[in-house]
Amino acid sequence: MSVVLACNGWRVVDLGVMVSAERIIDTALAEKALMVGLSGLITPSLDEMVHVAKELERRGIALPLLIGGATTSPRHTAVKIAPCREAAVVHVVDASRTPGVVEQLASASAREAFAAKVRGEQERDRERHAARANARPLLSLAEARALAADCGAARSEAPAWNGVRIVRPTVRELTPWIDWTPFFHVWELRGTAEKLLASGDKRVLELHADALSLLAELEIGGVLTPRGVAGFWRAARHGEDIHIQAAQGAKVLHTLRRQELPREQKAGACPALADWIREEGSGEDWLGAFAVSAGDGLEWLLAAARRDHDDYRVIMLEAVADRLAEAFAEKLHSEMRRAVRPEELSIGAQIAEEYQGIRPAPGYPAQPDHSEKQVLWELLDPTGNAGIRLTENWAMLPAASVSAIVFLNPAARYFALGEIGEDQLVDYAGRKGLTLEAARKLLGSHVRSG
Ligand code: B12
Repeated sequence: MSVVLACNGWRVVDLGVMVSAERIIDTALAEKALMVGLSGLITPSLDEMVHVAKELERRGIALPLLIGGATTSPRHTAVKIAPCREAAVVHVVDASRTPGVVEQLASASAREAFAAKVRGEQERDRERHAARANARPLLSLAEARALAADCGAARSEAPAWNGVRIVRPTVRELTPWIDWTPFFHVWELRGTAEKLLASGDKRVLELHADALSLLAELEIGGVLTPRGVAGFWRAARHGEDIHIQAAQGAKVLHTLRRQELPREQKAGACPALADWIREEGSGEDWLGAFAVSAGDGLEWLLAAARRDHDDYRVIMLEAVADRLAEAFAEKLHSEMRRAVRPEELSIGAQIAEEYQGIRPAPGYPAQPDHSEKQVLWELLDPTGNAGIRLTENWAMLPAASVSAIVFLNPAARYFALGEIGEDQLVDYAGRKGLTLEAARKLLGSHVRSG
């Protein structure tokens, strides 16, 4: 986004990640900024955006506020952020639209009309949001539990190893596991990598060639070192909780059950991730988890590229490191599955998820509560074992990191939690030992309001 604006003649003061509201606002005032922009990758950033909006209002600062990033949406902006202040709050879908928006907000003659148009759209978004909530009824938690997923009759096999293992693959070993489609998305090139590469488009081929030579450089230079940690433990289900027997004592992972009224009220229509672990007393079972990062050493390379004002290399380094982190996760998941049962699938078929078992992560649609990463950190110690830190809002640093919970059960599948009712919120807060308000904050828009 900064690069796109800079190319259009605007000066952007990029404060980086994890910056306090106070520093953002103080810098905006000191720099005499025309507007403030916030970017959010994962849900906890959304709360922080609301906080910044309230702080701007409290301090009487009427600068327009721009909102963007993967986890943001026009609806969230309309429902949660815009009502916090009088001045304009504008959601920008992708960076290419930013110059147009900034142009209008900076122009004394166009600003008011543009802000009024955005406010009108946001009002309609809020109405649609309220209507949607009334249209989709929720089952009670008890009714939803009656539609839990079936764990299956087959006996679970024990993994070939258990406990915690440190993994240190080379860049070369990870390269074949790269899914290139999201890499091209970073460059605003849509479609599958296969189609894009087959199209012969010069831009596509150049980007791909540059990424491959960067990978070769990283391999030879040895500055960027992928580091990860994985584990398997005995586990048993207790309702929506998973009890794990680790060397350092018992740990509990909390999962959530789908409650939205299903089209067909049959078994499995309202799953919780815990459903795919055997209940205590009904046979042995295992749970896996891992945390991986391809960001160790990246900051150093990024700093050098920034010093050289080489924007292309900055974006390329971040995009390639993100892909390596995902490739690492894919490869490690494959090895973990094969520690349980043989699997004959090409890398392509594995990237297309044609395997059995799943690796959801705290923050993904099946378990939107990012704070559950804390449990993975207690089990795996990714900070000590792989240099991956968890921030107070449960983001992982370095940024090019992925963590996951590994369910080995062949019946396990991905699902989106959707909205839950107040009854499950009360139950979840009780299980986690949190106040209702703290649990509500963690689950955000997943709790049905009203
Ligand atoms: C690439 C990616 C990653 C990468 C790296 C992300 C990074 N650089 O930090 C990797 C593989 C490391 C990753 C990891 C994780 N990810 Co991820 N990831 C994505 C993915 C596929 C794309 C995001 C992205 O970088 N896009 C490219 C960039 C350039 O686009 P963008 O961020 O949307 O920004 C564009 C615009 O929004 C705009 N823009 C951005 N900011 C701003 C600001 C302003 C002011 C303006 C005007 C415009 C603007 O400009 C950009 C270019 O057009 C999304 C899914 C998706 N399709 O969006 C999930 C997604 C963001 N990830 C998600 C999750 C949960 C995670 C993990 C927590 C998973 C886990 N447990 O391991 C981790 C967290 C990592 C961490 N460090 O804490 C969730 C977030 C859900 C949520 N609501 O919280 C998503 C939405 C996937 C999903 N469907 O659930 N992820």
